[in-house]
Amino acid sequence: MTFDKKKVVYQIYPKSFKDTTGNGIGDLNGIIEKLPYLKELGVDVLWLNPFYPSPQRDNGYDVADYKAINPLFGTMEDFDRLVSIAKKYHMELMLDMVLNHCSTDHEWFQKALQGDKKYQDYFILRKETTDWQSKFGGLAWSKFGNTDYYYLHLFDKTQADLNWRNPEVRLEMQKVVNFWREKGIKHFRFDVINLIGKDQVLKSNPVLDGKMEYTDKPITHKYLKELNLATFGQDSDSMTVGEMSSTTIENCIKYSSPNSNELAMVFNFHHLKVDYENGQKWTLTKFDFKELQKLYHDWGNAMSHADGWNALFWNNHDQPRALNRFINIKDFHEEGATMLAASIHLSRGTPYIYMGEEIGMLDPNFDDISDYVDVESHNAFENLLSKEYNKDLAFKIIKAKSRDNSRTPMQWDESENAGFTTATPWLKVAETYPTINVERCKNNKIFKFYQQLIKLRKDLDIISHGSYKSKFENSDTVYAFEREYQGQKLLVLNNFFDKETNIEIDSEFTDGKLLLSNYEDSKITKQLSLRPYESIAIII
Ligand code: TEU
Repeated sequence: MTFDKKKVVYQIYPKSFKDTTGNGIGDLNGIIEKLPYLKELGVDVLWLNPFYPSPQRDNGYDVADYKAINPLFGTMEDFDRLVSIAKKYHMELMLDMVLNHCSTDHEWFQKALQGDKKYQDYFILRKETTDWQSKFGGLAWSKFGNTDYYYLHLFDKTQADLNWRNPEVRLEMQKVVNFWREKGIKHFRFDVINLIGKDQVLKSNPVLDGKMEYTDKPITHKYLKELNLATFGQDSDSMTVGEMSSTTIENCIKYSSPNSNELAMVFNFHHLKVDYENGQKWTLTKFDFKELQKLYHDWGNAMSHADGWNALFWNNHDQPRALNRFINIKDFHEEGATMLAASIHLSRGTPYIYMGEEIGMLDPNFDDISDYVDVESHNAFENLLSKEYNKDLAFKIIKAKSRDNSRTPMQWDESENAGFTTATPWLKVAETYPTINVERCKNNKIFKFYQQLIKLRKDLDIISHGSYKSKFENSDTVYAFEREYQGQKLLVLNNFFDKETNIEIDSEFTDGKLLLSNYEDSKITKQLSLRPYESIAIII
């Protein structure tokens, strides 16, 4: 696999990007309309979250038909036009493949319910269940119609896990990927793909809600090699990314190293759990810098050493905005946003930008639980109340942690609803839109810094291809790493705090060239003083 390591991916949540029909929901034509903007930013690949027919119980991750377009988002003609216009701008699409589970509205599940044995073997049906918990709360098993059986759903009860042990299911999945390949799509993001390999005999396990019993099972690697061979592996420059839930470095090396013939790269989420108390999402606590630094170093060093490849990201549609989690935005919005960007865009791996990140978008300040749409947020709220949290505290937690934080409509301008729609948006617009919007921010520091980072990756092989080595592991404030490529070295220093900090750099870098900084007058000296959220990159 020889995907292009100079490419940068931009993630679009279609439902919230741009509405052109006036139904309050973003659509494919809205993406077409904004292609010139994305071109200006300089991104190469556009990952679109699912736009397939779906009851939208989990915003499209409950797919009812893998080979069609949900009329909410447009038509197949719109899709084809999007592909061809994007091509004119030298941009390509990355489609989201949700192959671990499908909607219970899918005809496979409906036929299974009607007693069709062939389709019953498409799902994981058992008379005796396990104690596994659904990731959205409650037991991961629900009654299968009026039978004695239960079906497995690791997510919502309307998202039934597919039985990958059945070769026919694997063939169906190949057909899905090839359907989109025939439409010219080469890049794919695979949803929770490290959960597809379930054992024949499923065992209860109270530890971590049962996760160990179905995560990263060895057979998953076999399924991925098979999928690769039958589908995207035939396109030499295909870019594939697997979303890996609660994974390990060892498995991610296997998933992503070129010799494995599995995937091009992996998403892991360990660095986005450093503000979880005891590993629990629905808690409130400050982020642990030392843990973040250690995770980045462990992953960076190991993946570099073993030729694995990471997808680098701070934000996505499942996460509150990183600015709200890691940065003192009241005083240092721009400095913090640019530091976060530099800390991953100059690192080893493929950077992903989540829509709005390039203008410094923030979480909304909603004041009622009814403002939230996400099924996970509502379940979590009920769950917290049932554990006798008072309503204010439960709401405070939802407000900090809800996935809707990043799903609010893209802020285009200061007109009503941020120029996203002329109707009532499906999810409220964040109240910051009069100041944080594309029209206003396109010439600002954050946007320009992203442009610069994207361009640097194109211009310098050390950024796209260099090795990664951890630096200053003992620092309590600075996350630093060194890249190396064909005799060149790049040192990247990032102050993760809103206070000045000092660091003494190695002599070899003191005569180096300042490649990039997020402050205007940064200077290189042996004793370096980094200002709040200052990022600097020195090349020798
Ligand atoms: O996410 C997988 C996943 O593990 C997250 O949903 C995670 O459990 C959650 O954010 C923790 O709070 C993928 C998609 O990205 C997500 O949008 C889907 O809901 C999920 O799979 C099911 O398809």
